[in-house]
Amino acid sequence: MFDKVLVANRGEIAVRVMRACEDLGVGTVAVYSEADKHSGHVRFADEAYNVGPARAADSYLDQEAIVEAAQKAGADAIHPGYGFLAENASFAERVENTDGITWVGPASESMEQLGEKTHARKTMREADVPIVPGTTDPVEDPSEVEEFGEEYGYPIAIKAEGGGGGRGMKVVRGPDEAEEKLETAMREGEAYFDNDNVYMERYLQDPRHIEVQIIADHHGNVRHIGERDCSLQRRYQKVIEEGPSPALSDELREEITEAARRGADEAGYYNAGTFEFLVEEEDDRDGPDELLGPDTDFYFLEVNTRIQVEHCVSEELTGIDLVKWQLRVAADEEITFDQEDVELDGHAIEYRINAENAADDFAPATGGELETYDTPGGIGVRLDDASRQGDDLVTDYDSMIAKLIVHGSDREECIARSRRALAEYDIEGIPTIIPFHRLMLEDEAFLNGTHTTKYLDEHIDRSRFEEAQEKWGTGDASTSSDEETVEREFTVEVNGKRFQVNLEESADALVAAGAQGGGGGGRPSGGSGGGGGGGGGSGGGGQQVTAEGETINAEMQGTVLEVNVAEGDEVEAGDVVVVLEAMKMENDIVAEFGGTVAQVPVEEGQSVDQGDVLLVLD
Ligand code: MV4
Repeated sequence: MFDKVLVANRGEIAVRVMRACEDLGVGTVAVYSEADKHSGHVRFADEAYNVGPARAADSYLDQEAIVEAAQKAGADAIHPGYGFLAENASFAERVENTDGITWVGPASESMEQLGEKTHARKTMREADVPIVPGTTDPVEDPSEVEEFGEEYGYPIAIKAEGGGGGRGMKVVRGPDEAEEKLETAMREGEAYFDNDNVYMERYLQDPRHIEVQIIADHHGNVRHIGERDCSLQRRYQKVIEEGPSPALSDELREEITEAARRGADEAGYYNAGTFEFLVEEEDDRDGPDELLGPDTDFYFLEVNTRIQVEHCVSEELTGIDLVKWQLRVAADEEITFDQEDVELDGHAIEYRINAENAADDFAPATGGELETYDTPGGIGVRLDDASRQGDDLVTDYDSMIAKLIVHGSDREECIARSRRALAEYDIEGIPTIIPFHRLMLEDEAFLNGTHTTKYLDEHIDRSRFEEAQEKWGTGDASTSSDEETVEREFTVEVNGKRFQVNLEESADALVAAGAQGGGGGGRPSGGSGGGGGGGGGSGGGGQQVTAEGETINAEMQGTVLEVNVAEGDEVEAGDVVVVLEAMKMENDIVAEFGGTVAQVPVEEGQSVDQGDVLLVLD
């Protein structure tokens, strides 16, 4: 095994990889850009190196700077995570050719061959993996497109040989579009991928997107780790992934996963990878009681030669630590489990927590701070993230800040648990798509598992995103307008029952109110005044509060029955400090925080008004 691994990435995936290193007793090295000086992955690593300015091209994509950092640190392997350099065959080759440093990933040669989509199609055909009907040789003349249309019908997809992941695809709806679409596809291929070769496929109208996780070692062992259903996408961006697919029968699942395994074998592939398939959905399928049978058409699409964002779904289903295995097989270790040992247990769903406002066409946040960051927990809940409360949002890269992965014994339990976990997840200061996720867990198509890749872009009623945002969105700095409103939360106890009260005031009004009050200063920012009852307010009729500190205030008008503390006493959170008779009930006033009693401005028998200070704690 390696001594020290450099992770050429940032954010949650960098932390994920470092966690696997820690589990293996391997040292960790982070790289970071100027924008990420204070980011979570830097804090997590044993050591960290600045590799350049915020712009990715000048830092996370700077191949030389990253290899240099690895050499400086004495790292003996580089793990690329996903994105950035992860699928860059020339970077992989550069690492392979650097003495003393191992590339944690597939062979650069595999990456190059599978990155060329026509080559990948040929390899899969040889392995008896179904490919979408179409060409494997480059198309150059519009007449070829028209001939294909006559034979197979329209629409036709024209794809760039170097494309993938939603880029470089044009759909031809009829012969009159052939020339124009072919030209655009070639031009874009040249511009984006330096390669103007394009090929054709029959275009499937409304398919499901199923992918198979593969892990393979250097000794010829290839295992599939089950499939994931990634049909819930928005503009080619996955938002929710799950496994097993709610649409596949066991027979069809077996066919697709075995096809992927054959394909990986044929390609001589090693390390982690994902085989993507399109699966023809039936128009009139109602839901989970009616699954896609073994005769359903499915077609190989492409191979992702990296660990993917959604790998955690497969990990939760099988208990297999994929990143750990990436490191092990890169260190030449042999896979120790058989295919038969890979069992899918229950159901897992991953929710991408993006700092975006779904109600505003999923606009990414432009800044902000994680003022509150309170994560869910409990059985079946996994959270992969890197940020902590108080961190500033870094907006120079993608908007995903975390992933919530929920596991249950079946889809139903997983969904119920997901509702609970998403409700527990409290993020303030930036917008996130948590409200969108909560909406999906009430959405009929998603609950039935009949949604396809076009559902979010073409079928769903967008106004529901706004409703969800209103219902479940939390206050966030970057999208609320510049009106100076301040929201404050108060905890109020009435007859022993707690109520959470949100007050929204204009900042001007708050300053005024604060100025009248007793000890607790008038700054409008939350949390400045007395903690317990929420201080900014009155301080009350002629009370002499002289001591400085956090105050505990009367939550309602009443009579003081008992005072349990005196000046100088130590109080702990949870202690009953005063008993107040109000509304014909005895109410225990409980300290919400600990401290030393600085002043007790009330005595037994005294009547108090709401807001009066009962206690000052230092
Ligand atoms: C297709 C297709 C339908 N027919 N190819 C989009 C991303 C790129 N990697 C391949 N993509 C597609 N290729 C044929 N012949 C539909 C898509 C597609 C899609 C694929 C996977 C996941 C989401 C998608 C959303 C729209 C279109």
